[in-house]
Amino acid sequence: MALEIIGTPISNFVRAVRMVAEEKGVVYKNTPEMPHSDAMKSLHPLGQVPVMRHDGFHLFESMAIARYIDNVFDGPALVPASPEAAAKTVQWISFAQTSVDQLIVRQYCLEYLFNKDEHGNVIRDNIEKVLNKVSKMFLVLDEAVSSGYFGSDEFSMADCFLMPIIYYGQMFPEGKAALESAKNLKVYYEKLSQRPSFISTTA
Ligand SMILES: N[C@@H](CCC(=O)N[C@@H](CS)C(=O)NCC(=O)O)C(=O)O
Repeated sequence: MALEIIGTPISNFVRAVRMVAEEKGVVYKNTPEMPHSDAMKSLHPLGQVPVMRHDGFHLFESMAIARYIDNVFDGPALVPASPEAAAKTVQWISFAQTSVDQLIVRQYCLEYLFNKDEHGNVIRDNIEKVLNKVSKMFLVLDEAVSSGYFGSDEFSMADCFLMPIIYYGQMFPEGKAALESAKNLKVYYEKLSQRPSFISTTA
């Protein structure tokens, strides 16, 4: 069976693994399941997305999926060969997947999208609490992309994890302002936004 990536295309983690598949030139099917749907509950212990299926092999956790796709299919390697460079790539993926995602997507963007009063106005209390951390994180990322890519001077799997998070972060006012003032990150974001894998996975 062809590669199947299961999970709503809105998810930054689904998008990361789709970007990996597209960078490799792999033909795949994206099955757009929401987290906690009956299907996801049957495929993932916490009902999370993404989940991957390939030739009867079933996998969850976006980094595991991304590394499987990178290892199994032809196409450019998205993790460098040397142990040190590979470890650095995994380091930045893990940082994006945990610290950056938690702050920018979960504690900032999702508040804008889902924490609203009965008139549809955003309740800003939780947003205000994280704004300092959001600004600092953009500065950390600005430094991390200063060699042109995320923790590297070459495109890697780490970029597939970071770009969807920046995409969501810059959709809201403080994230947009933080990106504007982060010189390296702005150049990086504009450059990588041109990649076909990014354009074709925009939900
Ligand atoms: N560590 C997981 C995180 C996946 C994750 O948090 N996915 C979100 C969508 S972006 C989700 O399913 N959220 C629902 C939940 O956490 O219950 C991975 O990297 O795959």
